[in-house]
Amino acid sequence: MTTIKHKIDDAKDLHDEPFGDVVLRHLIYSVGKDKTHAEARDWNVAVSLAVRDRMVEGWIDTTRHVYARQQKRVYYLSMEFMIGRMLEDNLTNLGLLSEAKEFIASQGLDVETVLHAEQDAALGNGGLGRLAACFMDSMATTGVAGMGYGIRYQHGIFRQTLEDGWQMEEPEDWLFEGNSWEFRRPEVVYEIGFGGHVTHDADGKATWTPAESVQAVAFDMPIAGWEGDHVNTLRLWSARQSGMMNLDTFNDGDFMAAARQQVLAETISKVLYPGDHTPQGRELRLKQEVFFTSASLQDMLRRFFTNYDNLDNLGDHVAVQLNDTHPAIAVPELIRILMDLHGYTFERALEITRETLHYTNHTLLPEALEKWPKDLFEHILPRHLQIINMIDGHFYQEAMAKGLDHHIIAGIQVIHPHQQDWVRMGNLAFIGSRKVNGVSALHTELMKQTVFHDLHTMYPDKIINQTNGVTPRRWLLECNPGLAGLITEQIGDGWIDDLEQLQKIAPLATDAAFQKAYRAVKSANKQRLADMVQERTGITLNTDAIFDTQIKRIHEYKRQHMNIMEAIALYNAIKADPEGTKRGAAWQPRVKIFAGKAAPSYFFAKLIIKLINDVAAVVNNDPDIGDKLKVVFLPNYNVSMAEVLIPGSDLSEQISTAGFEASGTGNMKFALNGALTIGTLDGANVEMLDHVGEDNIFIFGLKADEVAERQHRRARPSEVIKNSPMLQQIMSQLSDGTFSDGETERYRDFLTNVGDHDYFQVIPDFQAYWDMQRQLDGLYQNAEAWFEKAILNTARMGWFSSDRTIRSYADQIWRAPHKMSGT
Ligand code: NBX
Repeated sequence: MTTIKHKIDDAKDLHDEPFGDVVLRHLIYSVGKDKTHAEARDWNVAVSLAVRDRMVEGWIDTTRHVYARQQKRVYYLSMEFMIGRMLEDNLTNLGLLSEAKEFIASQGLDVETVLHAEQDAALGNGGLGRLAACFMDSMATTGVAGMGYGIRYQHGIFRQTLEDGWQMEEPEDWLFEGNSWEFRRPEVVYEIGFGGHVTHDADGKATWTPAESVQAVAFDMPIAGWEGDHVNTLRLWSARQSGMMNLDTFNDGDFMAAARQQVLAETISKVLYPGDHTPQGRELRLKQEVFFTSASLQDMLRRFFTNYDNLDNLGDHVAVQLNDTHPAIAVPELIRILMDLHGYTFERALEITRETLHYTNHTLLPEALEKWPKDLFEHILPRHLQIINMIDGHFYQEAMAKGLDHHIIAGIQVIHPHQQDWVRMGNLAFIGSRKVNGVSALHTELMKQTVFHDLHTMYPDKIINQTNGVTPRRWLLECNPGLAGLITEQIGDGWIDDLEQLQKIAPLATDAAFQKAYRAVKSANKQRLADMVQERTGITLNTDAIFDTQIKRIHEYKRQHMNIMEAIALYNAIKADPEGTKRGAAWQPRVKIFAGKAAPSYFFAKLIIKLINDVAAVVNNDPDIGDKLKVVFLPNYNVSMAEVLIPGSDLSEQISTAGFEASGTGNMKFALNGALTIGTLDGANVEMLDHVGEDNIFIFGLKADEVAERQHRRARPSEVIKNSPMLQQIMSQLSDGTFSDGETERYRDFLTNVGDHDYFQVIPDFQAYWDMQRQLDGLYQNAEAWFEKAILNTARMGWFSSDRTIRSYADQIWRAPHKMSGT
């Protein structure tokens, strides 16, 4: 039986009780069912509660230790946490997985069905939210006293369905069946104010009287690190009406009026805003940001005051990380608390804030840099706006002292002094933080050169890089048990929390027996993926084909449309030469797999989804093509689906326009699981190239500076198209209805976008992309050469563990203690 290192006295008994008995006890007394009537979901809950019991011990113990040692605390503020399912993760980290599986099987149940009878917690849009989840795992594993703060959305990211190939959105309802992992903390409640007015007394002390307020109620989830001894907390806030419903109104029969306040208040944590890189959804979104940021700051300061009696040295004991600008309101909110509630001067309050807050930027796309109309801001946050004006005044003096020109200063103040239109959250976050980081080396460089150029000149030491990483627990150990087992057989299990140990398998890359075993694992994972595709789409896949996968949010800069255009070109080429006699080689079969959601208001992204489905309908039903090419779009991409797609893929598509993908993290997950990467020199691909070596990654296309140069001079794609029969054929098929049942209008916007402007440089990169794909076709036919590279990818990806990333944040940003690797 597994033990947990730190036991707490009051819970001793639990260890003596076999795990299966605890599950059965929960099935009866917590779920209220007996064995004969229990369904998969009931068993899932019972097992979850049994694991949760064990986690609670480490949790209470960790909390005690952190208090006792007065360990520096790290708070990760994020609008999004894309944590997925938690049961397998927690069983794994607590070392209970095999015991639980055996027990489930012993009850005559299907293990997978029970473990998977849990809805994904999909409280995020994409990479930013998933990164936050990996960081939670790694903070616990590396012993950082970390706490995540976010919103307990009642509805996470929408459920994507397809209607005639078009994306439809349906509300998601993850809490309907309950959440076994959370603890409601009704005693942890804060008031969050909006609107109202500000008065100043004779000494200048401000008092803000909000016009309305809502309550934030805490829900906690324990987050266990590897081996379960360090357990941190993810605290999510749920909105609730302040004060009780007006019973008089209700008794008078005006039920609607009585319910109105409640509905308005609860709306704040109702839905995750589904915009990815598209600035919309005004007032509610701003309120959501204020809501969770203010509650989190109030909560961390309350905790701080249990150990200290003033806030002078806050930054020595507390580090706050702002996950993008969504919590940037923390800057004026912390200053407000320090000034208005604790009597600090503005200057001192700003200093303390700048010792405590840090900001991570995740995108350079100008339309994704958050800004709020000043009027809206003033309406909702009158006191914060005053403070922002003070920050701007102070900043102006600082900038003048450093010799900056006042036009330049105007461009980087939070509010442009002459235009007075927008509150620019990136500038606010930058000015109010001690450190600002990018998420890959290239991205950080571009931050310095572009969006934050002038701020960087002023504070040359503020921007630093922290290349993203992924947790090896979820993204190798759990999602790929076959490969994990094979690695452990060879080098032991030290790699699980010290991923650089994977280097030790590099010498086996050419070892025949190891290659054979590695290939067998890949084949089994491909079969599992093929089964999922069969079940969800009815399409039968040939597992000898290259499984070529692109899974991520749908966006022009990510260029799923370049990928599907390549599929069209391949289709045309096979049609023209079905047996490959003219080209002198048979076609390498290929399966193109796509999955991802488009922002509901992003028409072009939805059109790309439609095109993928239209091409699939033609290609998959063409008898001349057969197994040589299949195109698959899997609806409703989420974390659980990624856990099947990543281990089962041969090829990973990381083909963004160079300079646009801040980092990527899917790229890391694929390579770790032995898929080869076809990609551009963008984001973390650049660093992956350094680690795996140029023979083991397939880089093509324009570089970031070449892209910028072409965009700057508005280079048109027409010349390139004129010289490419392949592109001409694709473009004319898109306008003659080949893929749209003869409808010639459907892809008109597409043709204008790509054929006339091509801001994202699909056309100039196309030939290089095609050539690289054909090179990969050839390579795949030499299995030994292919798998040598695949194994070397796995062996050399150790640096991309999020444990490394977190230790680096802890050392270079948070100045917070952590365990060294492998200890
Ligand atoms: O953050 C992503 C980047 O695009 C990836 O390159 C990077 O790997 C990842 C983690 O650093 N950004 C991202 O996911 N952004 C959002 O999801 C987002 C959500 C809401 C919003 C703006 C951006 N208003």
